[in-house]
Amino acid sequence: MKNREDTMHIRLINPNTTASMTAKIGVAGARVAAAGTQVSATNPDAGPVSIESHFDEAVSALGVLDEIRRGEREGADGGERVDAYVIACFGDPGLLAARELTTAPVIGIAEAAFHLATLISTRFSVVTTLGRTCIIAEHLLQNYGFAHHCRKVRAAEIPVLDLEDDGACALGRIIDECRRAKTEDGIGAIVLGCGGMADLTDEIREAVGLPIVEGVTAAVKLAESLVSLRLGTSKHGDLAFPRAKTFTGRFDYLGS
Ligand code: 2AL
Repeated sequence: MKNREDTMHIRLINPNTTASMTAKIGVAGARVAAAGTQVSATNPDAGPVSIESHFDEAVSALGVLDEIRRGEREGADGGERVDAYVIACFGDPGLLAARELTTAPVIGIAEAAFHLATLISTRFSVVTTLGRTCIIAEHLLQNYGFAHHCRKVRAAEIPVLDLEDDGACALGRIIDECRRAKTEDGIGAIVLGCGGMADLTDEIREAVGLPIVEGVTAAVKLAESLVSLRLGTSKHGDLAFPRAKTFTGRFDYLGS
């Protein structure tokens, strides 16, 4: 058996179908990974090109589950086994369902960033993309029990795909919003609220002068910790593999 302390494989799943964002997420994850950690990045074949509504998120969750199933199949077919998965969209779409499909750890970038932010500050704010997505982060903060650590969820009013467009001035608008958070919110740290911001962390930190917690990189380091501690998703209780059953119609491929 492979010695997991020396070598491991973390699969980053970008839940949207924009390949340039997937590549960027892969580079950001690989940059912080330990020597001996292999990082691969994938996205579903089908689904929204960006996730910025409840509808986008619901559709993208199915793609995430397909990607987990694909990762598990690769390992079972003699390919490179996946030791941990990261769901690299700030709504953590499909997180609990994904955990049911594997014994490997599955970490969402929002939950990873919230956890790390509480370790380095007593209060943080989130800076995300469009205002309409703030409620998604607020629901996660409540569900995960982090609401009282977060002062405010702010939006830079940037459509997600503007993060892929050098001409869209996204970085400047995110920095402006982070500076407002620093002066107005009474916080010690900022959490970046989109996987597409993974390459901007250093510039934002320099410009704002606060610790900036970015979810993709936070999740990679948490995944490494869990794998090296041999902690995988519990199969006792609700995260056990789903009961075998028939799925009808276009979901028949999910049945057994
Ligand atoms: C995201 C994200 O992380 N990726 C995506 O497509 N949408 N979340 C967000 N709040 O914009």
